[in-house]
Amino acid sequence: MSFVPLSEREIKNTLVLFDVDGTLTPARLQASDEILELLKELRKKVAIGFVGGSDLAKQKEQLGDNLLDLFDYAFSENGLTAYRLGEKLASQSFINWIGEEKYKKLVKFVLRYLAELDLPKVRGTFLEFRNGMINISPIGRNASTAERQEYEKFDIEHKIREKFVAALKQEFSDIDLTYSIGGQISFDVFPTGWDKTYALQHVEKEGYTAIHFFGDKTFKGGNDYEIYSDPRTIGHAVNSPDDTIRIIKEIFFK
Ligand code: M1P
Repeated sequence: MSFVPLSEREIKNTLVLFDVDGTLTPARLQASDEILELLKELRKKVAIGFVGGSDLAKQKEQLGDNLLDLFDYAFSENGLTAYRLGEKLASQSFINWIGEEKYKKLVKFVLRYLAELDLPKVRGTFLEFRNGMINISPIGRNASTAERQEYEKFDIEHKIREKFVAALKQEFSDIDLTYSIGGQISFDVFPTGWDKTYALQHVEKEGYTAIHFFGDKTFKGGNDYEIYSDPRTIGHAVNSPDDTIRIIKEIFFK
């Protein structure tokens, strides 16, 4: 796929990073043709990238199998899986950081806790092991879109994830972990500091003088909060992909 080389973009030394769910696409659904077209145009002007909590496989379902061709930077799992112009960058892994013994203890606790929950519906894949984090879902990751929505309402009312996180924090107070409720049915667990600001180290030496970040979970406790409020970025809080389109047009196409 052909694109304007980074050094020849219209607005020099500017990078625009996007969260995925709720910012470029509706939660766990596909990006619209309108936003993909806008990103193509934006890429002629500035460098663009995404920084999402999910893994690359899920982001491909949402942004297209060719997503590594669409973005200059692809940061999955908060940047723990990272690509620049389609080339994989070196990164760390959650399992190396935590070690097998502590990880086993964590998994056993999670499975016991899940077994004691009484939810209206449960599906499958309750714990997902990723490169940079684990993702825990009380209903299970293969819930359908309708089941997700039902679960999210139930969770807000009964604070299922909030209580789960509190129990984990208490049990594993000796391990410096962050628990992030970034989506509808699950929460992510990763070493403190491995939030979305982790991705910024991959572009540190590239000389960007302006790094914009667009996200929908920019409130304290949301998984966009740290990168949105980081002094290295210019944060934009959005409430939907349409809102992202509106602000991008305002800033870059006026
Ligand atoms: O990108 C936000 C979150 O998206 C998914 O969350 P959920 O399935 O709960 O809606 C997950 O991939 C999660 O890891 C991610 O942070």
